[in-house]
Amino acid sequence: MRRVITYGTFDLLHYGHINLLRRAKEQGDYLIVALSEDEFNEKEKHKKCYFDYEERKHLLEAVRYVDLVVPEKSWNQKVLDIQLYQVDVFVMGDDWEGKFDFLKDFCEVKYFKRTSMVSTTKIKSDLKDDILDNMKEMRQDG
Ligand code: C2G
Repeated sequence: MRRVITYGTFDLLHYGHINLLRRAKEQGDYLIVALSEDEFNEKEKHKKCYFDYEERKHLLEAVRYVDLVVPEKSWNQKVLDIQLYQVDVFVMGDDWEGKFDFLKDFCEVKYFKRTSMVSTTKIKSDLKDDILDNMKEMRQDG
C-alpha cells in the first residue's frame, strides 16, 4: 500500500483544497492529512480560523480522497510522521515549492500547482466586501 501525506489548515474548505487532496490521493492508495491544530494555527501560522480543529477535521473526513486525519502541532513533526505512518509520498501545493525538499531523504516529495482564483483569505475578503456594500445600500435607502 502506497501511503501519501499532506499538511494544512484547510479552513473554509474549498475546491482549491479539494483539487490538492484529489491529486495527493492519485499518488497512492491511502491519504493522510495532518491538520493544523488551532493553537499551531494561531501561534505559528498567525491564522485565525473560522472553523475550529474538530469542525475542520469533520469536513475533511467527509472528503472521499481522505483516509485519515491527524493533528499537526508543530513545524517539526514531518520526519517523525513520515516514519510513524510509513509514508511513501509527501505532497504540498507549490506555494511551498522547495521548502520541504529535506524530506527527500525519507520519501518522495511532490508539489502541485495551486488552484488559482480561490483561497480562504479571498473568500473572507469577498464576503466582507459584500456585507459592506449592503450596509452602504441600506444607508442610502435610508
Ligand atoms: N491549496 C491549493 N490551492 C489553493 C489553496 C490551497 O492547492 N487555492 C493547497 C495549499 O498549497 C496546501 C493545501 O491546499 O498544500 C492546504 O492549504 P492551507 O490550508 O492554506 O495550508 P497551509 O497554511 O499552507 O499549511 O506544515 C505545512 C502547513 O501546515 C501548510
